Amino acid sequence: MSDHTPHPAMDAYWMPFTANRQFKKAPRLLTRADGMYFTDDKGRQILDGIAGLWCVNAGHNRPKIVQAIQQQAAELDFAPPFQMAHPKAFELAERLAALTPAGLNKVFFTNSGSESVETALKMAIAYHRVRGEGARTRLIGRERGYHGVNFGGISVGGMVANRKMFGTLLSGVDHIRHTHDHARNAFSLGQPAHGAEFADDLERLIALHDASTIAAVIVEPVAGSTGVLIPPQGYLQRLREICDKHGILLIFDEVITGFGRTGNPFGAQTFGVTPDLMTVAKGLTNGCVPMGAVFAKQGIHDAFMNGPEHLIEFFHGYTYSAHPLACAAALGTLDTYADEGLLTRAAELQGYFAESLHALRNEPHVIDIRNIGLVGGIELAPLPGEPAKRAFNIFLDCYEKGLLIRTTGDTIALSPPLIIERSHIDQIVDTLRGALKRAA
Ligand code: PXG
Ligand code: PLP
Repeated sequence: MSDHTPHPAMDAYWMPFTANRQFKKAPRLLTRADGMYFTDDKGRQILDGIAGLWCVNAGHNRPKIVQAIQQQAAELDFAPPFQMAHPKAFELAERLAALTPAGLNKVFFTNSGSESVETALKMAIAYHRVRGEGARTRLIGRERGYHGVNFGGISVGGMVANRKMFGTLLSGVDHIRHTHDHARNAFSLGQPAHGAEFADDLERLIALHDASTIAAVIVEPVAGSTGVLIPPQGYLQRLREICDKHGILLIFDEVITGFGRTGNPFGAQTFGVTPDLMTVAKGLTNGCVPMGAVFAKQGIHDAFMNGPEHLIEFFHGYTYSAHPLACAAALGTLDTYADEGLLTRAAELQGYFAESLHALRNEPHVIDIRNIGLVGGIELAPLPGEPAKRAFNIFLDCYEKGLLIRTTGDTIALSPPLIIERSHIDQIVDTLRGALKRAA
C-alpha cells in the first residue's frame, strides 16, 4: 500500500472496453481491495460503488473465499473436465441447484457470462433438434440487451456499438423492442407501472417467422449494461405466457441479476417468473476466479439423454469448465453469502437505497432515476453533440473524490457490494451530488 507504486510500462496491454489512449495518459490503477474499498496506487481509498464490475457481491478480500482458493491451488490445480471430474464440481452443482427457482436443477459450467450465453443458445437449438423439432433454430433477443461479446451474444444483443463493427453476425436472429419508456415511466420507484404490453412485440415476430422456426427468446430480467432498465410490472409474466403458448424456450440472462442483486438469489424469484434456461457468472465466485454457469430445467437435460450410453450427449464444453479453483472459490462464496444472509440483503436495504438515490432527482442534468434491489441507474441529459461525455466526466470526478461508479452512455450505474451499510450509501449519494453540481 505504498503511495509511490511506479507506473508499469503501458504499451503492450490493449485494454478491453477502454478508451486506451485517454487511460494511458492518466491511468487509474487499483492495487489492493478490502471490504467496500479499493486502494489505488497512490494509497487512496476508493469506495466500490459497482461491486468491481457487478460481480464482487460479498465485498472484497473475504476470508472463506481466499482460503478456499489458496487450499485448492495446493491440493488439485487442474482436472480435465471431459470424461473426468473432481468432487467439488458435483458439490457446487448440488449447492447451486438448491438455490435456483424450482425446476432449474441441472448445472453446466463455463468461465464467463459470455460463454454462458453461447452455451444456453446452443442448448436451446440442440434441445429442439433432439426432440425432432430441428426447424426451431431462430433466436430472439431484445433491443438494448447485453449478452456478452461472443458472436452469439452480440447477435442476440441489442447494443449497436457492440454489433456494428463485426459484420453480419449470426443469421436467423431477430429482436423484440426494448422496454424503456421515458415519457410514461421516468422516476419510477422500482418496477415501472407502464409497459407490460411491450412483451406482445414477440407475437409480432412470431407472426412474421412462425413459432415453428423459433428456438428461444433471451432477455435480461433487468437490463444492466444498457443503463439499468427495470422490467415493467407484468412484462416478464407476459413474455413467459407467450413463450409457453408457442413452445419457445425462455432464457433469462442473470449474469448481473444473479446472486442477490435484486433482493433474492435470482431475479427470476424477485419477479416471480421462471425461465427454462438461466445464465449466470460474476457473483457466482464473487468475481475472484472466472466462472459462469447455465441452469437448465430437468426436461431440457433429459431430452439429451436418449442415445447409447457410451456416447457424448451434448458436444459442447470448455477446457476450464468446472475448474477446481473456480469451484473452490464458488463454494467459499456461497458459504459467505449464507453466513451473512447476503442473497436477501438487497431486499432489506432497497428502501433506503431507493430513497437516497431518488433524492438526487432535482440535481442538475438528472432526467431519470431507476432502481431495484441494490442496483440503480441515474440518467443524465447528454452534453449537446457529445453523447456519453457528461457521464464520463462525472465518473472521473467521482474517482478523484474516492468513489468508483460505472457509466454507460449518459447513465450512471450503481451496483454496490451487498455488504454495503447505510453510511456507504450516504457517501455514494453525497459524492454524486457534488459531482452533478460541478458537472458541465
Ligand atoms: N450477460 C449479461 C446480462 C451481462 O451483464 C455478460 C452477459 C457477459 O459476461 P462476461 O463475464 O463475459 O463479461 C454480462 C456482463 C457494464 C458491463 O459496463 C457489464 C458486463 C460486463 C462488462 C461491463 O455494465 N456484464
Ligand atoms: N483453440 C484451440 C487450438 C484449442 O485446442 C482449444 C481447446 O482445446 C480452444 C481453442 C478452446 O479453448 P477453451 O476450451 O479454453 O475454450
